[in-house]
Amino acid sequence: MGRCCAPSVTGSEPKPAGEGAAGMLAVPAGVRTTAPPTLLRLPGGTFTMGTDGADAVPGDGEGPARRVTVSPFAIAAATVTNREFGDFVRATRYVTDAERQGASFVFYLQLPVHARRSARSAVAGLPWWVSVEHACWQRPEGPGSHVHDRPDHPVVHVSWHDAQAYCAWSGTRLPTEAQWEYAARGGVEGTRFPWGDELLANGEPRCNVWRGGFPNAPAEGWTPGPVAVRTGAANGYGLFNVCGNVWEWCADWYAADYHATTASTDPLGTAPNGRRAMRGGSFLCHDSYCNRYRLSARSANTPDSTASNVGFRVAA
Ligand SMILES: [Cu+2]
Repeated sequence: MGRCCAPSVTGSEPKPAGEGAAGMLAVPAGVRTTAPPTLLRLPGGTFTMGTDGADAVPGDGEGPARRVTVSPFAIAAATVTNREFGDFVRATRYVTDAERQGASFVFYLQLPVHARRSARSAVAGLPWWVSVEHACWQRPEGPGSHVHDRPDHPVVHVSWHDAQAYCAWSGTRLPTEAQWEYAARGGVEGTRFPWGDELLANGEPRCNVWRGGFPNAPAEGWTPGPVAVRTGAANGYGLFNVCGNVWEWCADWYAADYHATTASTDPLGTAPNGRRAMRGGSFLCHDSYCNRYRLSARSANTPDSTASNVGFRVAA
């Protein structure tokens, strides 16, 4: 699988489910100071998940498309924001993986010009990803940056473990891939996007994906980076930004044979193989390089990896 959108921490050991994950939470029992996020209640049902379309990314396991049934569940309208994650950190003093690791991956054009030269390119073959010391959720572009000016943007630089910790604190959990795709489709089946098959409307993408030439020539007037989580129109179920903006961690272990091996009712990838599933694509996705901003597209990363284009949405 191409790693264009998902740089990995190198040398990290996969952690088995249940140990490195929920078991490691440094969240004092009973500490929760804010109400859980407002969730959309969805009835569940049977839908066509995945695609056999020509634009599926070979090797990702987007198909074979199949009928999948999901039980009723609830899911957030938007990804977790900096403000929401800040409430969690203030209540629990939780320290994220990126803070412990001392660095995180930032797309180079998100950095101020003077910082680009000193940042080291850290991913072989993907020179646009740089490892920035002390970049983390509170300092998305490293020292000197902060989230005070973007409380409603998606929290980024959060690992799968960090997402799990937030979920445990807020009484939620990550959606499964099946729940994610069911919710993201918003009642529409067989299309690339929740609004249909066409990315563009009046020549502009209908979601926050790369505009211009990837990776060095963004379109005039578009800044590479996330936008506020409720930007644009909601889908048929009331979810915002399911395509583009930031990747969203899911509960599953990722496997390319997911559609061939998991149950048809409430499927879940359970084989601990080192990488957790992510859905939705990010602001870095572009047809010329990676079209994983489609509803059926899949990606994955090691559960301690963090980057400036990965966040999460909660479910219950
Ligand atoms: Cu992509």
